[in-house]
Amino acid sequence: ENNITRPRGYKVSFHYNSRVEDMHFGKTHPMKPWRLTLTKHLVLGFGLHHAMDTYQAVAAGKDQIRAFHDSDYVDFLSEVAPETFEELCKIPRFYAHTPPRHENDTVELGPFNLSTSPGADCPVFDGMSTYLFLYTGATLHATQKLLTGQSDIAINWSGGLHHAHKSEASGFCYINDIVLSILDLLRVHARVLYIDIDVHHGDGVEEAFQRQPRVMTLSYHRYGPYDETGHKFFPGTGDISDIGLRGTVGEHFALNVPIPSGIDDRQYSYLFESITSRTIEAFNPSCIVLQCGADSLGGDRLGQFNINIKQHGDCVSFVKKFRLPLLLLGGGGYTARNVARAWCHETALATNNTLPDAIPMHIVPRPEAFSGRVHGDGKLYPSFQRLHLNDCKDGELEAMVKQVDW
Ligand code: TV7
Ligand code: CA
Ligand code: ZN
Repeated sequence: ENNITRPRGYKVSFHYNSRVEDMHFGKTHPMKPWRLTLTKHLVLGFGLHHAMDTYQAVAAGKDQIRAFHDSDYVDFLSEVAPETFEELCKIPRFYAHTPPRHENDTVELGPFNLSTSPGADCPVFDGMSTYLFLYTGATLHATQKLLTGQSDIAINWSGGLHHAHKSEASGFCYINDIVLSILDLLRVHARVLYIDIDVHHGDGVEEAFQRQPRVMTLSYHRYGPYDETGHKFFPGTGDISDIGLRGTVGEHFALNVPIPSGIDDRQYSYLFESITSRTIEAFNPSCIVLQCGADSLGGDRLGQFNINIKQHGDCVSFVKKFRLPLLLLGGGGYTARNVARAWCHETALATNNTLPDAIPMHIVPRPEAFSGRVHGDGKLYPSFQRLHLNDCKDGELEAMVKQVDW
């Protein structure tokens, strides 16, 4: 099978449960389970599972999630479903967490920033609890493998949900699996470095550790002044002056790299390599968590960067070269076929394999073949035949974004 081999001298583990694909945020919501299905099929189709220990994830327990999240919030998440939402909202200890209404709100928000309105960032949907506890379980098990030394690199592409707060969902994120993982890592490791290449600012992780000098957070993200519509790019934080909570021991242990739209491979590579290497040198971490959000790729439905899969993967290779225990997590990524290409390529990089550019036709998944339900737009992408590590042309972002079909 494509000469896939296990890496020499170190071990990689892959943590996943296909049931996360049963989630549906809503018809027009950008977060699609289909990207995880495609990723799984590329990884299996290329035979990369032969290069790693693969584990079927088990749901995290409520107590594990309480290590960071508010107890009432955890109870709400474990009990909520579209049918139970309204009743749960009336319970005083949950109702107390309902944000005040603003006049120009387009969606009605319930407790913990959750909502059943169709336009909500964090909707309540069928199978939501199962999805949340599974992606968290996968991240926590991956973390255990690193802690016991049974893995040197552990991967969970369904995790990396960096916006969730202690008692509030935000930006498609409900449970902050990254914070929970880092809290576990801190039991053994003196210093943990968190790096975030998702196009959005990793605000939830930064906030959780803003007073913690043993965790350094470093986020690369789109950031800038108000756009034509009078909005800031979500979540609107992560200015260069944002360096951790001033006046506490956490000051200087957060770093932010705000970037304008259209950044290309050469520019990104320069920023990423110089800043990341200098940070590792100065902070001297004993392990690294890398959130690999794929919405920083050119042509992403929500992103505004212009980097290729090749460059996105080079960030993973660069971090891997430091030979520290490494947790690789997913995150954003809204042009499904490119997300799958990137994360499959990065699985290959983690295991020291090089994939052929051509995707063998027999492994291109057919949407109608899964669980009797049509995922994605139901079309077979003619362009989904090659890995195309370099198809996003430099310096052409303004023209390409949301137009080019790779
Ligand atoms: C990690 N952008 C998460 C990134 C989270 C981004 C946002 C949407 C969006 C939501 C939808 C939808 C959308 C086409 C895009 C200020 C608002 C504006 C809701 C419409 N289509 C990650 C979150 C960001 C929901 N939110 O980092 C349902 O875009 O900008 C905002 C906030 C208020 C809420 N409205 C958007 O990648 C995983 N949301 C269609 C249907
Ligand atoms: Ca980021
Ligand atoms: Zn994102």
